[in-house]
Amino acid sequence: MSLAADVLSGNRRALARALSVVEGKLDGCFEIMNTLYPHTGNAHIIGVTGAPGTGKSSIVNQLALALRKRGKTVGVVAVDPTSPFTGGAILGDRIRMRDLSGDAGVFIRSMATRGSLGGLAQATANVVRVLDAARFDVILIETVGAGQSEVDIARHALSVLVVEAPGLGDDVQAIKAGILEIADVLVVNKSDDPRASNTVRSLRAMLDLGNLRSVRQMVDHHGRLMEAIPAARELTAEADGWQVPIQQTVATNGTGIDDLVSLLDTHRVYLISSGELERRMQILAASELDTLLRESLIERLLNGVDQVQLAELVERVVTRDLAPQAAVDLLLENRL
Ligand SMILES: Nc1nc2c(ncn2[C@@H]2O[C@H](COP(=O)(O)OP(=O)(O)OP(=O)(O)O)[C@@H](O)[C@H]2O)c(=O)[nH]1
Ligand SMILES: [Mg+2]
Repeated sequence: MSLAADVLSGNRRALARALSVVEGKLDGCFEIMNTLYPHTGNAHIIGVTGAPGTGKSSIVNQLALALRKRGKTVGVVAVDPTSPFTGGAILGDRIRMRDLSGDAGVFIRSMATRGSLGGLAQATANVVRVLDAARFDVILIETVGAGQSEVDIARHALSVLVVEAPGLGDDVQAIKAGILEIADVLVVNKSDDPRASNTVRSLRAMLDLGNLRSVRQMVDHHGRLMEAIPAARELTAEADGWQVPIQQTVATNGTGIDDLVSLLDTHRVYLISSGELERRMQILAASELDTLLRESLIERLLNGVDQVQLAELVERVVTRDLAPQAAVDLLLENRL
């Protein structure tokens, strides 16, 4: 049997191996993805993002426990922080995850952050798909909200939790990172801290100003391919019926976690009944095709070009002998 077939039959060792192949884009990656892809699309994929130290791992841990109590199987994908300043968190994450170890209904995977960040987003998407095909009911993806790459990763989730916490030097840290706008649910964790009510107030003020709701649509950019799916744009106005809720939690003792699970259920139902799920799927598919098409075209083109000639071309642009667009035209016309 193939590795993919073993994954589909629930073999955990095969799952771990398939994940390594897919994450590292090793030989066999395409075959695995092609076989598994038709079996994906069933899991509730939840992104958990926010500034460093807000309590994302603690929340993921609590969510996983709460979901297990409800009989759901849970996959966890931890995208390690890229910043060296938060590198020490990894060990801590492992320790907190220990509540879950030994439970066959939970599978935890840490992504290694290597290579380009765009590559990380794609690798994470594929790792999530393998877990989806392995029939985990819920997949939790933890990313540190630190910029566009994290936003890209979070975009592959159906529901995005943005975690805030009081007392990290700023009322609302996620504003700076530009991740608030992708929130479906805002979580104010560390609500055992008296300053939490200030954080809630700031967030509510922003919600009331209408700054957050539906901005998600604008994040969904990408040109030509998106134009080919008019339905995706038509749905936008009607699907704008979700009010981003604010949920307070204390992840260290589980306060607010049951309510958070309920909110996530409600959001999933909303996504399906409003047509927003289909819209997001269309946008994701178009945007992924767009990305992969660009990569493939560039790779195909550059494969046929000699490295030395390419270096010379770059040099001609540097020395103002050739305008950048003219250099590109030369490449495209294969006249190097
Ligand atoms: N007082 C309090 N502390 C908390 C709460 N949730 C998490 N913490 C603590 O905050 C620290 C950071 O928690 P993590 O769950 O590692 O936060 P994180 O967002 O995953 O951190 P990074 O992955 O490093 O970005 C830990 O010491 C936790 O024990 C909470 O609700 N209240
Ligand atoms: Mg963490």
